[in-house]
Amino acid sequence: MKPQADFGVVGLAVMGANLALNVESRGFACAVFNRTTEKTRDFAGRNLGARLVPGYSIREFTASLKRPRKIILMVKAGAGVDETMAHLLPYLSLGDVLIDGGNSYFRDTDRRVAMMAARGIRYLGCGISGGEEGALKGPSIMPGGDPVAWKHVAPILKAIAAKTEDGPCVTYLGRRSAGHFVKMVHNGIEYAMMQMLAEFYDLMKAGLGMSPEEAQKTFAKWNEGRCGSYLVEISALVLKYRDPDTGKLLVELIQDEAAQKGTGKWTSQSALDLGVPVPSITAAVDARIISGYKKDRVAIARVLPAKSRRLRGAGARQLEGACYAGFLAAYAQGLHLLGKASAEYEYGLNLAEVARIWKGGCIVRSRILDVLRRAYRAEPRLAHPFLAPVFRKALAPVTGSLRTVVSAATAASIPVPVLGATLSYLDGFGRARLPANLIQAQRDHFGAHTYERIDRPGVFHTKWD
Ligand code: NBP
Repeated sequence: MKPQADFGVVGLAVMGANLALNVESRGFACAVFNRTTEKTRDFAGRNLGARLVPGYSIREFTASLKRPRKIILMVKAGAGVDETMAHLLPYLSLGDVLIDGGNSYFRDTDRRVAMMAARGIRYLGCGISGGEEGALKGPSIMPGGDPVAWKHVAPILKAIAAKTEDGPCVTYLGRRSAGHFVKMVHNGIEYAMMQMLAEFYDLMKAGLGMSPEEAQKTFAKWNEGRCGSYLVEISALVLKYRDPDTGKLLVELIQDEAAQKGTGKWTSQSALDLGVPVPSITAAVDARIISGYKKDRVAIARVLPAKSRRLRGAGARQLEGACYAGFLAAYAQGLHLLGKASAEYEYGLNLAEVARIWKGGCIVRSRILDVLRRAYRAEPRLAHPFLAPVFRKALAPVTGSLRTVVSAATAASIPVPVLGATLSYLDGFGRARLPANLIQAQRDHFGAHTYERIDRPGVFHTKWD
C-alpha cells in the first residue's frame, strides 16, 4: 500500500473515533485501527468518503502512514497501552513518533519514554481533556516527552486543539511525563470543582430550600459572572434535563454514588510524595469514596442521623462568593503541586502556559484561569499562587463568604467536605504561626526527634519527664 495518511489513531472508542474525525476535518488524511476489527469496519462505514484510511491489521495500518509515522494511541490506560505498543513496535521505523493520548499514570509514561527512546522511537505522553465533544471539536492537549517528536506533530496537534483568543490550547510542556503529570493534576482540580458544585447544589436545596429549577437558574446566573466555567455551565444544563420516560428531572433520579477512574487519587498520592498539600482534591476523592458506601450510609442514617437543617446567615450571594473562593483555592493547590513537581522531576513547566492551554476545550476551563495566567506571567517562579498580587486581589474579598457558608453549613449539619477543607487550607497558609510547636514537643518527648527554638539557633532535645 502506498503510504498516504498524515496521522494514525489506534483505538476507536469515543475519544479515538472523535479525535480521528477531528484530524480528518482539518484536512489531514487519518489512518485508523482498532483491536476489534468490527469497530474499524463500523467506523469506516459510518464515515464513507472522508479522508479516513481504515487498517484491518497493524501491518496494513502502519504501511498506510507517511514517514516518519505519527501515531496516537487512544486505548484504555494501563496494560492496554503496553500491549498495543508491543504489537506496533515490530512495524515501526527509527524516528517514528508514538503518542499516548490516554490518561496514563505518569510513572508508566516515564518508563515508556525511556523504553521507546532506546529503540529509536520518539514518544510523547499526551494528556487530552474535553471529553468526547472536545475530542471532536477541539480539546486541550498536554504533550510532554521527546521534544523532536513535538516538532513533527505540532502542526497537526495545533490544528485539532481548541482555540481561544490566546492561541491553540496545546503547547510542549516538558520532558518525560510532563504532559501526563499536568493532565493528572488537571483531573485532580476537576474532582475538587465538581464536588464543590455538588456541595453548593445540596446547600441550595437542603440549606436554602430552593427547588431544583431555582438551583438550576442560580448556576446559570453564576456562569455569566466570575465563576463562569464549563463545569458550572454543564451543572446548569444537567439540572434542567427531564427524563423522557417519566418527565421528571433526570438528575433527581440518579443514584447518589460517584464513580472514579483513579486520576484524582493519583493526584493526592503524588502530592503526598512531593510534600504538597492538596486538601480540596483529597477531600473530593474521599467524598466520592463515602458516596460509594451507600448501604452503610443508609444503615447509619437510621441510627446516627445527620439531620440537615436550613442555613442561617448565608444566602445565594455568599454561596457565589464561596464558589469563587473555592475555585481559586483549588487551582492554587493544583498549580502549587505542578510547580513542585516541575522542580523535583525537572520538567521545566511554564505554568502561565499551562493556565493558557486550559482556557479552552478542557473540563477545567474557566474565567479564573486568566487570574492564574497573569500571576505566573508576572512571576514564573512564584512559590505559591497566594503570593501573587493579582491572586490575592481576587481571593481576599471572597474568603469571608467561604467562611460564612462553611460555618452555616456546619451548624446546619450539611456536609461540605471540600469547602471545609478549602477554608482550612486558606486559614493554614494565612497563619504565620501554627500549633506545630506542640507536635515538635510531642515528637521530642516520645522519640527524641529534637526541635528548633524561636529564641536561639541550634537543635535541641529535652528530657521532658
Ligand atoms: P476506553 O478507555 O474505554 O478504551 C477503549 C479502547 O481501548 C477500545 O478501542 C479498546 O479496543 C481499546 N483496548 C482495550 Br480496552 N484494551 C486494549 C488492548 N489490550 N489492546 C488494544 N486496545 C485495547 O476508551 P475512551 O473512553 O475512548 O478513552 C481512551 C483514553 O482516553 C483512555 O485512556 C481514557 O482514560 C482517556 N480519556 C477519556 C476521556 C473520556 O471522556 N472518555 C476523556 C479524556 C481522556 P476494543 O474495541 O478492541 O475493546
